[in-house]
Amino acid sequence: MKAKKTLAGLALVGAIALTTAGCAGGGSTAGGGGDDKVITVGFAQTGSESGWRSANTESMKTAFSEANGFNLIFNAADNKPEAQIAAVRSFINQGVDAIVLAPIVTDGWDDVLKEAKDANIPVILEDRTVSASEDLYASWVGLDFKKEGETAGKWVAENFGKTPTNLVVLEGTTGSSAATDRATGFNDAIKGTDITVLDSQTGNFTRAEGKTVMEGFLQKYGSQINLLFAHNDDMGLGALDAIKAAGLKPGTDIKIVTIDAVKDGMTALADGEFNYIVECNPLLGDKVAEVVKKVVAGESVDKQYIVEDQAFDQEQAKAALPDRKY
Ligand code: GYE
Repeated sequence: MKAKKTLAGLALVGAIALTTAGCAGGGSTAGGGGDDKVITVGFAQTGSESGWRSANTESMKTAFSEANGFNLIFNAADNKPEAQIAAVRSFINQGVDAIVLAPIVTDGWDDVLKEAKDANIPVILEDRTVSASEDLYASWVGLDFKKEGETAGKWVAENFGKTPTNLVVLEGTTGSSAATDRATGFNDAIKGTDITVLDSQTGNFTRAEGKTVMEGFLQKYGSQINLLFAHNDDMGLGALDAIKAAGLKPGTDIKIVTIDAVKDGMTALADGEFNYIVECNPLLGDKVAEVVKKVVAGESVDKQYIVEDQAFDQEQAKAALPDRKY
């Protein structure tokens, strides 16, 4: 009996030693003293719909490099919410140390975030937000989309609000916090002005759909349209083609306001084809990596980190373009 007990005891010690070794090999820093351990992170990106997204992916890949102590498992879900949920679930099954999520849409995250929590895997949101309960994620690194919309709306109200002006809107992905909050901020800012919203439809944040939807607007309303608000540069850039093809001059016949301030958008602004851009900074990687390291090390972090944005008119775009990083 005694001998048996001792053996069983040894076996138990062995099992614990194995588990600990497994943990270290898997990169967990739980238990402290693990600063030099590789942190395995699953990053569920939306897709590759825009110039903003390319810059954001690059920023994240650079920050979550091996040299910085990470093993990054990258997934881009082609803007399909179900595929993104499946990617997060697969990160949970792989037992990653942390999950970073740029949620395509706001709703539908409760179950899988709960599964991550039950598996003790912290989730850090980047870029967009979710409607799920705050205790299902550790932190959010993002931008104030409502303020971006408001800044665009204020500029429009100041410049066109006192004369009857017909506006069309190219919205971002329906159900995304970026689209919802930008619309709210913009609509609040143009309330009570002489601006009429003729139409507002989604172009899914892409150039191709921005062009198609703008073609539809032009067929329907023709030269009645005075102003376009696009929720991102790419849709505005797609719309440029449609406007030119209709024989109209973008920036003159139809004024254009967008959000993002990626290089292509800023070039259109400097060239006078856009009229105003509100910035949305995609370079979130370093901040997200810093937050992930803290969370994995068990240190406390803020529930949200908001990165500041600027706005540009034509002259400001010309001045900023040479040093523009994305
Ligand atoms: O404005 C757009 C991208 O969520 C802030 O998504 C992001 C938006 C960005 O596709 O270009």
